[in-house]
Amino acid sequence: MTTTAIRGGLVITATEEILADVLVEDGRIAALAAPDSSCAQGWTPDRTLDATGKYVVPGGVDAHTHFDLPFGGTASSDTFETGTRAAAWGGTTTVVDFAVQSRGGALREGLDTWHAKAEGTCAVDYAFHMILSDVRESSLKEMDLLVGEGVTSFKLFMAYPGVFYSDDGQILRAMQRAAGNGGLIMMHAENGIAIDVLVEQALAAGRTDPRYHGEVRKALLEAEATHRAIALAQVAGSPLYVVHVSAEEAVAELVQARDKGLPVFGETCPQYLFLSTDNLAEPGFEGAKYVCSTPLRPREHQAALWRGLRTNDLQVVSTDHCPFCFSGQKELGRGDFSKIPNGLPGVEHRMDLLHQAVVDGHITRRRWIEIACTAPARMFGLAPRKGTLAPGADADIVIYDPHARQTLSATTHHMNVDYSAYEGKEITGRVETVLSRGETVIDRGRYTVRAGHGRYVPRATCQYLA
Ligand code: DUC
Ligand code: ZN
Ligand code: ZN
Repeated sequence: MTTTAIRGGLVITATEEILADVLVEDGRIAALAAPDSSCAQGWTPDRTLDATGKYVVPGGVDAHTHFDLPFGGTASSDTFETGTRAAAWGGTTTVVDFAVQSRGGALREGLDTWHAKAEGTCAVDYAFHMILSDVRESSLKEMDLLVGEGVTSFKLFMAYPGVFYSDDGQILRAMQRAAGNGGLIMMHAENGIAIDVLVEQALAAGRTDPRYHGEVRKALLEAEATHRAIALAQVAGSPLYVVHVSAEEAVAELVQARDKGLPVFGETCPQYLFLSTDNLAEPGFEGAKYVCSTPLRPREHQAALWRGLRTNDLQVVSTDHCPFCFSGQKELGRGDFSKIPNGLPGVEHRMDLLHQAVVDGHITRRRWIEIACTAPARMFGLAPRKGTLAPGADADIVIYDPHARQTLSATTHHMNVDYSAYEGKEITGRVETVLSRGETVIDRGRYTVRAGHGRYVPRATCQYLA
């Protein structure tokens, strides 16, 4: 395999910013050295990439994607091939997607299905969480087996009755099992039983537009479910990771739990940081583009999310990438917002949007790398291979131009979806070059790797709990 030197860039990790050269050998980072130092001069690479004036950062780790997910009477529009390619364009070099247990089915069956979807098609490395939609004795036993083979986190839903929903007893049992086997419980925290009542009442009153999706899925019902999930985890003695936190009141529940020293973690997503109920209320049926759950909140909630990211009460920003085309998919919900497939595209834009947050002064450069690369890698047992730049780590490296300007648009993005949730948004910063295990995936505007380069990565257990 070729050896590569990346010279002259500002290397940014979660803990350091240093002008350094990086040597890549056999798909791994072999050394970092001060530019022009005797050490760096002794290197004899096959090729040199000039990163002068650029950032050199770890490839992003997106710990929450849904490729090819059957949901809402259709399926999310990115396959593993198109979705991981789009991830690579945006500087993300590892994704953790959610395999799904079907009701009445085994975890093994769901996991095998997801392996078959992904194998031989991915541009970048991938791993799996498991969605538990049917917690019964046999599924609990299977959790142990999955942890043993590198699927070390399990998502449960307090929402979507009849689909993914688990009741409190099932949740408690799964948490007890995770407490014993080292698994991390990921929670979709919304009170779905109460939400379904409000949905029925809204539709009966003729409130059918997309914006009512946001109104019935109340912030208080996210906060209540978050509180209940924390209490159940405390009773079970298990850690808890709350996915896609969107409401200020839910952040407050996490803060309270963490102040008590509980092993409770939180994730938010770019859509909650940059979009709001104003988008859901866009005229005509345009708001359908922004229907996801948890829903977008009024703009005022964003300050609490940014604060949570700064204070480490929220540790991770993932995308919950779950794209549905406007034409033919989102349109299933014309005249009934409850039939709009839930989900937003975003896997391509997370690194850029969070860099924009650096430019806007919400977070520091190091925190950008921490919440987008290092913390998700550690949270989901991918460190030290993924999420940082250090000798021995996989050479998943992004050369990032912090001064380039770009405008996000469906006409230029690479996700397989016919609209952009960020159409027309101007961003400062852009991915220039992406290496995945030392191989060039994106080379200054060209996609250069074959589908199938990406490998499955079995994971260790959560590295925040050791
Ligand atoms: N929320 C979404 O918006 N889409 C997929 C599943 C989920 O929980
Ligand atoms: Zn969810
Ligand atoms: Zn999700």
